[in-house]
Amino acid sequence: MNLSLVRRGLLAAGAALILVGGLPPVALAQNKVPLRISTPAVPDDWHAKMWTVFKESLDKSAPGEFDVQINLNATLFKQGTEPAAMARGNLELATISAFDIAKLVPEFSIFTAGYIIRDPDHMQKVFNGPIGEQMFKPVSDKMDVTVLSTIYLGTRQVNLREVRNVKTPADLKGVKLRMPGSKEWLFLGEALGATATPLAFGEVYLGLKTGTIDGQDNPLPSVRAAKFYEVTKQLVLTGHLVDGIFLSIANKTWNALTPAQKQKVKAAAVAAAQYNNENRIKEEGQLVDFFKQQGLQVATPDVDAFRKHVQGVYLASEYAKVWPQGILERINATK
Ligand code: KDO
Repeated sequence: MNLSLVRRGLLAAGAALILVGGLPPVALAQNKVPLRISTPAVPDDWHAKMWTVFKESLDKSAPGEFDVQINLNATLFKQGTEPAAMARGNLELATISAFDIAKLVPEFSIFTAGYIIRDPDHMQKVFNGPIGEQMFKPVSDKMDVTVLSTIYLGTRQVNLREVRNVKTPADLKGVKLRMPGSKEWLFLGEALGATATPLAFGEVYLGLKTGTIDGQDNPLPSVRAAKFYEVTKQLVLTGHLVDGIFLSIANKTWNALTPAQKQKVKAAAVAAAQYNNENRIKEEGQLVDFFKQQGLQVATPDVDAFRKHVQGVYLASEYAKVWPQGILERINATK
């Protein structure tokens, strides 16, 4: 095709659009607010799919206003580096873990401690009430991000390459348990009695397959979605952390939105959370059977022994020293 003809055609189309009072398509795309998202989640996991719910919600409530770009599998930013990317203005949205927050907001480490949040319902009540309000304030001040909704990642369980008789933390002695790579995560692994080994989520499957690690901990839906059950033989239902991640937006982006846009973005974040939370809770209730069918041994340890040990380790740690006074009691009293 003759290129100059094509160009002339495009110019004519652009001029026609301007004549009818519209803007050329390129300018329209430029006017959209870019919302870049980065997550380590694998496509088949609920907290990956929820971003499509987020996008669809905004496409419906604010057509043409936002350019939502979903990047899964940590392809845009490495796991745990999202808050820094948001602060630099290179990323607008992410799900941030309590462990990421605790690095900059030390008192938030209370939510990295095992056996504090009781269940998904307790989690929502804690974060959607006065405790959430109090604890998200320094997150905004120090990290320059606003939390829009609380995502239930699931209840973390221990998942081992080889079957072991695990009843108490002492039985995990010497087990190279993979944890995400930060000292707050490694502390949790050690508190469980294991030898915590840092590794990014995307490398866990291979680590389990080749034996560079003996196990990992994650909620059951992630064990399914990331196919860790293919390369492990046992699940030990420690239920050590009712884990939440926080759907957050960079303050620079948030503050530039109109009140109407803020309301729509918030509603999309709440819809995404609801989609994830409902599906994840439902699936958690069904997966033990699935894993058994896959040939995994599913063991129930002495959870009270784990709880007592893990809580003792945290309470005696440096972390507990910066927890706001009375917060543990308030969390426990939240019903
Ligand atoms: C993980 O690396 O084990 C973890 O579960 C940590 C979470 O905070 C979160 O980053 C999650 O991975 C990813 O979203 C992948 O599911």
